[in-house]
Amino acid sequence: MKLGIIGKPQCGKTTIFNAASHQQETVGDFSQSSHRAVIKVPDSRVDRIAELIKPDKVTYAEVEFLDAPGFTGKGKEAGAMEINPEIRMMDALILVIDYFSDRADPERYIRNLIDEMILSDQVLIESNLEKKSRKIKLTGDKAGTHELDLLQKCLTHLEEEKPLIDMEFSDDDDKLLRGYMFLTRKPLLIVLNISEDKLPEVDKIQRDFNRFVQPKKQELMVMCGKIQMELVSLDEDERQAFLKELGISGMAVDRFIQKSYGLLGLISFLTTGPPETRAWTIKKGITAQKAAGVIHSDIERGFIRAEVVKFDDFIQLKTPSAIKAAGKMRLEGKEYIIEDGDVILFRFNV
Ligand SMILES: Nc1nc2c(ncn2[C@@H]2O[C@H](COP(=O)(O)OP(=O)(O)OP(=O)(O)O)[C@@H](O)[C@H]2O)c(=O)[nH]1
Ligand SMILES: [Mg+2]
Repeated sequence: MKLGIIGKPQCGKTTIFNAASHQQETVGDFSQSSHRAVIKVPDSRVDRIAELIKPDKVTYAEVEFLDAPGFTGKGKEAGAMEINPEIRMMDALILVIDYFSDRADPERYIRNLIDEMILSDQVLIESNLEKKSRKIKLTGDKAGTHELDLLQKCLTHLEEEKPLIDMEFSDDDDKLLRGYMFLTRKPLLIVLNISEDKLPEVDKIQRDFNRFVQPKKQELMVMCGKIQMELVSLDEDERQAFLKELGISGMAVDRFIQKSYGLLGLISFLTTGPPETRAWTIKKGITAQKAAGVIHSDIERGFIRAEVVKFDDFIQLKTPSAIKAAGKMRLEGKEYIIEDGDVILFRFNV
């Protein structure tokens, strides 16, 4: 699962990438260079269980980020070819908007960049429509007509300046469309990258800009990339002092990674024991047996049952015997749908 960090040149993409990945790529050099990193998803549930169990090893869920240049911010005037093709391969996109420099004009650029994505999908459909209808005419093959209709429907929607993520399709059609890797069908997180002096207004800015996003499909968050990048380079004591001085609570970059992970439709279940406390990544909605396969194919194949404890019960009751005595350990079968934060022990036999 991959996330692309995109935006206009010099909007702070690499700054935010550095804060999230604890890397030190050069910022502010107008290089528009690409960077990749696999980033740990901060998870206080993992930390709290590890405090209790004191395992030898602690492992967090991970997600891959690409810091990718390739947008002009010219909106409808931009050529669709200007978009970096690698961005199409991403599972979700993070759009960084400059709200710190003298050039900042966030409303205009949110609109422009979304327009550029819409335009790019439009061009992609138009070229495919042309190719496909020519082929149908030549071969008399009617098999492709359904796809043609589908693309035409998408095109009409895009022409109304709306992103494809708005549209509902059957699973089959959705699969078909996935092959095109449309930009506007990807979940989107808009990050308003604010200047330090706007920090006291974070909540107000968030409220003002929320109208740009549709719940569940898109999200928006406000953070100051520069401060976050500075914060991650400090040790814990210095960081706490700095946070206090700035009057901000918690690390926005942690929330940023968590939101990105959620955007991908991913959740975590946890396993724990003396050797390791670990978060495992799964798609929302999968069954206990499938989830077992994420750990090892033998566990999926030989699945007997899952012993499931809710995170809050685990923390409150602390020991396996207390959990059992309180009736908080549930035995679940193959078809149980895993919930975010379930603490699970799989029983299996091979
Ligand atoms: N004041 C302030 N400056 C920032 C912030 N975020 C980024 N900058 C500055 O903006 C400049 C560009 O930052 P980068 O992170 O390199 O931006 P970019 O989007 O990666 O740039 P390109 O890759 O060249 O397109 C740098 O000088 C940063 O220090 C911020 O939150 N506040
Ligand atoms: Mg950069």
